[in-house]
Amino acid sequence: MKIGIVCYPTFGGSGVLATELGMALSAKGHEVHFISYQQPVRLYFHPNIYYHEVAVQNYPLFDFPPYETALSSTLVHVITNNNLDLLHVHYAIPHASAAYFAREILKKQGRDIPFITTLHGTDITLVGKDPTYAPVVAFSINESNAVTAVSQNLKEETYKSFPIEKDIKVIPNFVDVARFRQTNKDHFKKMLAPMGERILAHVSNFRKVKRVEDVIRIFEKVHQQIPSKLLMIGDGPERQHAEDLVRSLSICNDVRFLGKQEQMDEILSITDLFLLPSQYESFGLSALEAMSCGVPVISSNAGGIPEINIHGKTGYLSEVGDVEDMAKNALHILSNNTIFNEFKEGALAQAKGFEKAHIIPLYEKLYEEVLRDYRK
Ligand code: GMT
Repeated sequence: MKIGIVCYPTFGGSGVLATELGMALSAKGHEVHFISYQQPVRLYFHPNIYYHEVAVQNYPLFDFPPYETALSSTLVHVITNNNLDLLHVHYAIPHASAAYFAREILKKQGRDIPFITTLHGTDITLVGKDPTYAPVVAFSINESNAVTAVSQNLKEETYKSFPIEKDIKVIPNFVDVARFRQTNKDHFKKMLAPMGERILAHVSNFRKVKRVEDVIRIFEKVHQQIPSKLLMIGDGPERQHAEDLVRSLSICNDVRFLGKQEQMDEILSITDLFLLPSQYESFGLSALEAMSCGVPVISSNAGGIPEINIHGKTGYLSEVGDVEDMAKNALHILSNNTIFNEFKEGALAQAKGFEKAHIIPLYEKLYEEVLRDYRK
């Protein structure tokens, strides 16, 4: 099949998932065309992969250059020039409406191409349902030829928030367990934790919804009881606040802000516990990648997180904001090696259920169904 994938190119979960999906499809012989405003961060070369950049022309009149229009036009060109069979857009805003526009333009030119929209999270729960975007989001979801959501929770949230007439299929996110596995990185661990301290980690885009302050406060409580280090990976609007808090709590020597990192499998290989206290998380792909490296997860019980983090088996779930409980659970896991190893095994076993080899065929089947129905 010739598939066009539209996604955000950044470190966010939807872009990572879309890139991993495209690369897995290309390895199976499909021709995959990525369309975005920058090369996606995890995109590596493969003969079946193409990358098309959306160039946004500026003009003195534009206070807000019209990205969506540029994207629709790029889609029209890419689909026509490369004879694509279907489009798969990740994150509804503005990708679904741009795909709708491209499909309708191409219809007028006698070319029919269906598009599939995958909903990822904040495109529904935060940004999407804001009145600024909601009518367009609802319309373009309903106009999609198929719609998927990355968790059961996100599917339910979508029906609650919008007048959706379409069936939403849940296809969970996946992980490459062969890549995300614990490997021996003792030299690296010794550099960060020379006295054998426990290493805790958090990965996110440091937005409010991630409750980064809770991460620091949980760590502070753990740190009071056991020698430990915290790795903060990623970047975003709350980073400065988090750094200030670390200074005010006098734990600077034990907290490292690493910024955006590509080799997450290596960092997770030296991590003992992953912290994800988010206000909402449709899925929590970063937690799944941690589990795949045998790292237990301390998280909130928000959104779709309970669909991957199993309380008492792969880690623990607490109410959003209950820093006390999260710290207590973290200490329970880290203080006893037998318990720690049981959780490590639980986390790895759970991640194997989301192995990419199980999930990619679900997307391929959906593509085939959509093409069959569309060509009827
Ligand atoms: O909003 C974000 O945190 C980024 C966002 C994205 O689309 O890049 O992440 C969402 O999609 C991920 C991949 O499906 C999920 O694992 C995240 O849980 C989800 N984030 C939220 O729901 C907050």
